[in-house]
Amino acid sequence: MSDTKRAQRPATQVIHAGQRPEATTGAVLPPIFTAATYVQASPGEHKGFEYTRSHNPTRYALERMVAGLEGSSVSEEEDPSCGGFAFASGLAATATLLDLLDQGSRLVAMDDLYGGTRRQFSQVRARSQGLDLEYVDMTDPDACRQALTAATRMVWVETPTNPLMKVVDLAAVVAIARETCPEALLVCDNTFASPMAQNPLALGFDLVMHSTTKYLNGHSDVVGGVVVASTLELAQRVRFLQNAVGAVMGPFDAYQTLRGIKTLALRIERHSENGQRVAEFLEAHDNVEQVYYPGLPSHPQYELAKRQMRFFGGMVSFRLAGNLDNARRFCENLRVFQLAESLGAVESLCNHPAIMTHASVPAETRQKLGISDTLVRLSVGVEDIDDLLEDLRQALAEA
Ligand code: P1T
Repeated sequence: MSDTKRAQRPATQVIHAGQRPEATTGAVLPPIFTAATYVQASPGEHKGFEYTRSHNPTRYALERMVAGLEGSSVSEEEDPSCGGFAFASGLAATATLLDLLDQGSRLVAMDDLYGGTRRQFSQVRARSQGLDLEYVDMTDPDACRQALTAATRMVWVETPTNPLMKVVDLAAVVAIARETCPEALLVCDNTFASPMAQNPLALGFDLVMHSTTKYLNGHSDVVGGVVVASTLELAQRVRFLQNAVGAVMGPFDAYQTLRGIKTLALRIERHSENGQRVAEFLEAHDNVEQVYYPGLPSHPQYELAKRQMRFFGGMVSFRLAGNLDNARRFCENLRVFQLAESLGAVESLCNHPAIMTHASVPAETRQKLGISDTLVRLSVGVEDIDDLLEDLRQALAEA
């Protein structure tokens, strides 16, 4: 079995991390174990598997893979899934992480976030858990230092952010938090970057989560989420909650996601090449006012992004000249890009955040953040770049 602790290179890890031939047949891939339950020889006497919500070998194979990719320090001897935990969706993973917090805890979150994450924080857990919530622009170290008071119990970062592609200095957040709120759990939603681009645990974060629906699975055919814990102590707490709350990923989805991950290294290279070309094309276009892509020298955190990220990825947001009608016409006239929520898959997608993914963010907050009616977000896929550029050129002309 590949040792998830030994530092293989990422393109090898995406094939082998945490994997081994199946014990009885030598099959090179993990079988899809569909059983909901496992036989016991005598009450309490079993092979380590009791019930699939608690233990499933196919889910474990995926969980060990992602734990390896994110560099958890937890070994399989210590924990059967090496500190990785798979959930029914990214938001189910988020909800389980919030369950680490006691009633009334202070949670400080990045101001620009996936709309569904903000909705869960503000419209569900603020009420049901009494969270003391503050959203802060963590690209500003002074604002971050002010918000991270001693009472803070969790810090939630996305970088690059959805949809404005702000880049947060992860090492700087760790340094501030360890000084001002040493008890806080530091969580990074690494969905936009993928483990190919950055590994928050290596920079001192406690927990990393992903919507596996996006780059990890990469084919728009499974909804899921994962959490990776940096230490055994945290892994044990998340394992308890994964089972006690029960929002687990099913074995078919785990298998499919593991299959998707095998091409992650190849895909991210191509997403990044295409993303860079699309960003440069848009920046040079007369009908485009502003482009948000960490690989552009005009990005406010370009130097940081170069330091922190190995790839800039395929997510590009931009502001069209004109108004909502122009943005609508642009979206309606795309032929290769498809107008749809989600991101990170092989096919190129276009999203209008204000009306689609971020509609649940209050209009006033959207305006303050800059999620305007002319903001468009592209998930640049792995198609031929010339077809993508042609499509954008003709849709911009129609807009
Ligand atoms: O959709 P789900 O698998 O539950 O994941 C939620 C989620 C969490 N974090 C980030 C950064 C995300 O982008 C998402 C989901 N986002 C979209 C569906 C979207 O189009 O932005």
